[in-house]
Amino acid sequence: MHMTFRWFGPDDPIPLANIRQIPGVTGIVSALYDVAIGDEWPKSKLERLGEMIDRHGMRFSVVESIAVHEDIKLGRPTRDRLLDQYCASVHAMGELGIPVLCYNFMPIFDWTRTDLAEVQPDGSTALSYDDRALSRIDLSHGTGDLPGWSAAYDATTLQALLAAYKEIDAERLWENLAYFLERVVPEAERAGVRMAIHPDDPPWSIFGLPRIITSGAAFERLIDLVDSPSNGVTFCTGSLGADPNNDLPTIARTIGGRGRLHFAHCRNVAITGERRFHEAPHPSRFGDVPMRDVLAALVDVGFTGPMRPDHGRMIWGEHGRAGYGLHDRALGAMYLQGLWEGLERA
Ligand code: DNO
Repeated sequence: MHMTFRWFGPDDPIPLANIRQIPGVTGIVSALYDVAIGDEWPKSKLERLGEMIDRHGMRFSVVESIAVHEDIKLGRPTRDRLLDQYCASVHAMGELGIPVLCYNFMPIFDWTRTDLAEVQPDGSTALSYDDRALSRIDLSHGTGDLPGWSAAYDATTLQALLAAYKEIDAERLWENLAYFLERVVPEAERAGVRMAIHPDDPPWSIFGLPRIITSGAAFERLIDLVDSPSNGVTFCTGSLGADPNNDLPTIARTIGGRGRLHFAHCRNVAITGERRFHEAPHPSRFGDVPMRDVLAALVDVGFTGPMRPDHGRMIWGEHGRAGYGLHDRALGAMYLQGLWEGLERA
């Protein structure tokens, strides 16, 4: 395992110089944020980002993410051109020696919460989700009422997309995912890039949209679609862990044992009801993710890939990007490394 940290590029309020001072963090997880979804990533821009990271004594370990255009997920005829562009971006990564690509296949919405700053008893704030609150959100005038997505879609665009997805059930989405993987994975393999799909967060359908990467069985189905070491997963404990049916250590052992666990996102969630949870401090006892057992499974399968502390709470008066402040993620990085060291020595 090597410890990494997500950095949102030069506009991130957290400077690389601060990340470098978190003991043991050797790698950066980042992306280009100014390229339109679907366009090819200019290699020169990616190279400049990598140089900034190098100058701070760390390496560019993971691209998270190259977003997948909705036309690919919908299986529209334009997908072939978009897939060529996707593959070109993957090749640019490979040429620059960035070995892992985290991506997702969630229709329209990436990770979704109903509160970005739920006050906790200790005065910190955390991201939370309640399915009942989600069902009250009205999308008819766009994404304005959805926390974290307020500016994402105007009413017309969103309604058109939601209508298009009426034709796409879970099986069709799997077919479109297979089409994507059949084209991209061989190119990734040639480029020396390991693809790591991120599970759906939360791991169930929202707004009537299909969501398919929700369990260990889904991970196995994905891996079986295209048999290549470049076709793997991001093991996100918080996403999968919101569903109590997911046995995280078993999933880590199964997928890790097959050599397809390419990236680990570690965070804790406290389940507070049916499809209801809030994010919690990283250590096992603060939530429902058995972090000790998860890391023990990763140690056992000999995981050598990148790991990052995932979302943190906002603590010590920090203001910043929801889930991505410096302090609580830095605490997470230290806890995870301490746990790892103890388990490895044992
Ligand atoms: C949230 C992240 C996700 C992730 C994408 C990967 O904090 O884990 O947004 O980056 O789903 O494509």
